[in-house]
Amino acid sequence: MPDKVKFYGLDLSYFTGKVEAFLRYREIPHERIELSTKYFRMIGRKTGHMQMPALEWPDGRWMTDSTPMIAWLDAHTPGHRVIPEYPFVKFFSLLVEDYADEWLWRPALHFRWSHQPDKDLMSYRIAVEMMHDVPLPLFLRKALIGRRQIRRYVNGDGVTPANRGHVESIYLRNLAFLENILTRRPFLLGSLPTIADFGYFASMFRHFGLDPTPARLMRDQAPNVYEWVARLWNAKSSRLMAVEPPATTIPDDWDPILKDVGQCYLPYLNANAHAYSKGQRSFDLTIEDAHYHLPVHPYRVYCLEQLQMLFESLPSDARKQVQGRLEKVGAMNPIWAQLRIKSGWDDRGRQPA
Ligand SMILES: N[C@@H](CCC(=O)N[C@@H](CS)C(=O)NCC(=O)O)C(=O)O
Repeated sequence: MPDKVKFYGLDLSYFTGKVEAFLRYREIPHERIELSTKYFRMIGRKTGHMQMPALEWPDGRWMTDSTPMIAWLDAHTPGHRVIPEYPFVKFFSLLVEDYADEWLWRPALHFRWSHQPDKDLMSYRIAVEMMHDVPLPLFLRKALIGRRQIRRYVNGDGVTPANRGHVESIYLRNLAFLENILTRRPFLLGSLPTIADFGYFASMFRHFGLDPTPARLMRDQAPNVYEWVARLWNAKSSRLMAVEPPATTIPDDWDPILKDVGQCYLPYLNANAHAYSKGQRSFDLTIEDAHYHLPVHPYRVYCLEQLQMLFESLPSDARKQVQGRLEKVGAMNPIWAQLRIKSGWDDRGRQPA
């Protein structure tokens, strides 16, 4: 393991917070580098993706994409594993992680950029932090970033006055799901965090727990979630002991999440993959009576492909067990509604390097 890895990201970014919490949990020596626009372009050149966070190793290798990065670090550094070994538990932890990563993105970005106090605060922070190397007056940097984010992540991501209530309900129901679990245990599966905790952490820490409007809702409606955010941020694998044997099942209090995965997230992933396979750039979708016009995300075709591959890679006993639980929560058919649409995202299996 080389000495220190350079960790590029922003103190207010969704996926940066997720990976940073993991680096802290496993006490992986790293130097945190706050992004400027110059560094951001460099990441694009080095990794092929202009996204944060990114890791630069002393031997010149670069990594990006939070889930494969955490999976790689989990396997190659010492400490409690965050990807459970027991196949049944591994499947559901990764399913929930994927749901949390991708399905909470829209509400997180909507809360930040559609509510004026949140937008004012965050556009100011990005203007003085990441955009400090942009040679424009502060008021202009602020206006530019605010306009860009709304264009891309609110209007451009299908949020309208008609479906705004539904977008916000996705956050509120997840607060309720997590509050119910976290009144009983320190982390989602027990006394140690797993990849499912880190998946939820992305939105809960850097958006919902930080931005004024959703943070107030979290404090009022879900104090256990608020406490868990700080607990995970300060968790150290070397200091934590498992008080129970490794989980071999998924508690029933995960069912509301799994039902939402089956009812909302998987139908979305399928519609996205279907539109991608037809060469479309956008598609229409109605979820729980809310109508959306959405951009096609090639990365989320890869997410569905990964989930299908994970299911197929399970030993046959575990696959039957997983199938039973997916059927119980109404999520089995939705996983297979689109049969193996190739995303082409990582054909050479090189993620995360
Ligand atoms: N799948 C990637 C997504 C990374 C991502 O989208 N990061 C956001 C910030 S949290 C980003 O870089 N956005 C670029 C932009 O807004 O231009 C991961 O899990 O790391």
